[in-house]
Amino acid sequence: MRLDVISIFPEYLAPLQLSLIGRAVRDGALDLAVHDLRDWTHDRHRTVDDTPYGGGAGMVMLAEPWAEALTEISDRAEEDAEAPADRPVLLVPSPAGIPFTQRMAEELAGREHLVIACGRYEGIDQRVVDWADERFEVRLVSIGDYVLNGGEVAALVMIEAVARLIPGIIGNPESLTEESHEDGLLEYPVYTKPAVWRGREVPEILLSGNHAAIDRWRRDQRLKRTAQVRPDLIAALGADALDPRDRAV
Ligand code: 6GU
Repeated sequence: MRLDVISIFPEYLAPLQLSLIGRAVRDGALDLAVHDLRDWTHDRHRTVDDTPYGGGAGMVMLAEPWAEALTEISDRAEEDAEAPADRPVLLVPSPAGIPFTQRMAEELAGREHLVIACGRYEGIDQRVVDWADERFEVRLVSIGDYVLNGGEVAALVMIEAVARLIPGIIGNPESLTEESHEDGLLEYPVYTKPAVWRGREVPEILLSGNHAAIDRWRRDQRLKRTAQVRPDLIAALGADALDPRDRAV
């Protein structure tokens, strides 16, 4: 996968050099580039923002540096492509976007080229987002119902969620299967040694060696936990998501 991130604070993306993603970049499994938006300004002050038309607080990011950055990045990808490729996905982190979900992460993990435009201040001039439609599949995405100062942290969240789904990037693909949000239920609680810690015992069934009973217990725990903390997820389950034994929980 090719991944371009554009920001006025490229240092904010430094954590991408760590851990699984850092290794994937060094191994060549992930072709990552972090760009400084100010490289596409032409004035002495490297200006990227101005006051909003219509008045109001804060500043709005200028269209032109974004358009030049996005044009250069998409031209470069087109030159490098051996065959005609799909339009790259342009993700614009925004609290006004559609919710970022595990389903979206799965879909993005199958794409050839993602570009993330991290805005700051009150946002980016809307005309860039409209204009970019010609070259990109544009999506405004929000990582939750709260406000961040800019798109960089949201970009880190989305990159981590997507990258770990790319085959060959996560260490153990099996650890992807029984996770929270894979099938609409939260994950079961986990335990490791010692069997008794500060007087607290591991649930006996986990020491039984009875794998069918352990699977049933784990599923019950997932159902109970989800019903307790996220009843909205239970309500959203498909008609065939629960079996008759689940309904007894
Ligand atoms: Cl994706 N960006 C910003 N700036 N704030 C947010 C967000 C994204 N998601 C929630 N709050």
